[in-house]
This record gives sequence, C-alpha cells and structure tokens, in this order.
Amino acid sequence: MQLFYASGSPYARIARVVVRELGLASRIEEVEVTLRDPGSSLLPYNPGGKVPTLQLDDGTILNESLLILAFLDTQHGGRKLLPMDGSDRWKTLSRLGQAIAFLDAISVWNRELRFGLGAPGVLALEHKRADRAGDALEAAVAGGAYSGALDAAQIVLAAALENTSRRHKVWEWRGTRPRLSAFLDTIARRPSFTETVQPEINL
Ligand SMILES: N[C@@H](CCC(=O)N[C@@H](CS)C(=O)NCC(=O)O)C(=O)O
Repeated sequence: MQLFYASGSPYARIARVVVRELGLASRIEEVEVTLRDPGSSLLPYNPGGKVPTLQLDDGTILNESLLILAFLDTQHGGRKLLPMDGSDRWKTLSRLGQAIAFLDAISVWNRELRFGLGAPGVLALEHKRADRAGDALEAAVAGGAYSGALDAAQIVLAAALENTSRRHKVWEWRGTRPRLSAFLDTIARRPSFTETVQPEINL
C-alpha cells in the first residue's frame, strides 16, 4: 500500500501515527507529495489533491483521515483504536467527533490567515470558536476523557493540539489549559509522534 502525505499536514499525520501505532509500517510505503500544485504526483491518484490519500494493494483509493484510520484499524489483530461495537459505550466515537471538529476549526482559521481570506470579524469569530472548543476540551480532559489505552480520539486530539502549537502560534492555548497541555506533552513523546513531527511555521 502507498500512503501519500505532506509533512505539514495534521490530517496526514494522523494516518502516519496510526500506521506506526498499529505496527503496519512494513506494509505501507509513505510517499511525500506537494499540495496546491498542478504538477503534484498525487493528482493521478486523487484529483482532489488532498492528503492523506491511501492506495490499497488492489488499487482502491481511500481519502479522508478518519476513513483511512478506520480501514487501517481492520488490518491488525490487536486492540482496536476505534471500537465500532458499542463496547466502550460509543465514547471513542463521541470524543473523536469533538477532536476532529476542533482540528477542522483550527484549520479553517489557519487557512483564512495564511491566504488573507478573513475579514477581521470573521477572524474574531474563529478565535472565539477556538477558545470555546479549547475550554470544552480542557474540561473533558480534567473530567477523565481522552485517557486510558491509546485510541483514535486521543491520536486526533494530540495531532490537533500539536498542529496548533507548531503551525498556528497565533493562538496561545496552553496558558489557561494545563490539563490539555499535560495531555499533549505525554502523547507527543511516543515514537509515532516524534517520528512524524511537523515542520514549524510562524503564523
Ligand atoms: N477532511 C480531510 C482534510 C484533509 C486536508 O484538508 N488536507 C490538506 C492538508 S492539511 C490538503 O491536502 N490540502 C491541499 C489542498 O487544499 O489543495 C481529512 O480528514 O483527510
């Protein structure tokens, strides 16, 4: 299988972390591609030009980080990152939704800033959205969520937070959110994260 990625993408990083956590690295070749580039080698596989994109051995193309995660979770015999049988009372799906929505919100805000798309009122709205989401995540972590054996929700939340720290510095989230901060510091030490760390940008 081939996993197309870009080193700065938090979504592609989720897939790369999952590959490592599930012990699938020997079965998947990672291929770095350019984005927003009409000459990108990704386009014949995914005309939408987005990463992550996974090509299965039979040529089937999967995109969307969470769909790739769900597929990879079927490719091993160990404990599931994403239980789909209700055995965890659907907590992982619930938290996964919260975490990916947070990453999406930061990504929209980041794109508005990077490409000069946001009017001041729009940017202020994104800032407030991030504050609310960050406070809700701080409360969730303080209440015991996102704990226990590593699962899909923890991976996505950690990828979202580290993306914010390294590529969306305009939002200083750590100061008032010590539990969330400690959560990231613990997960970021795992080899799956240190091997896939994103380049920083000063935005
Ligand atoms: N919902 C998608 C988002 C993927 C996404 O937006 N990837 C960005 C990189 S962070 C991308 O490939 N952008 C290229 C473009 O916009 O042309 C997922 O979860 O995989």
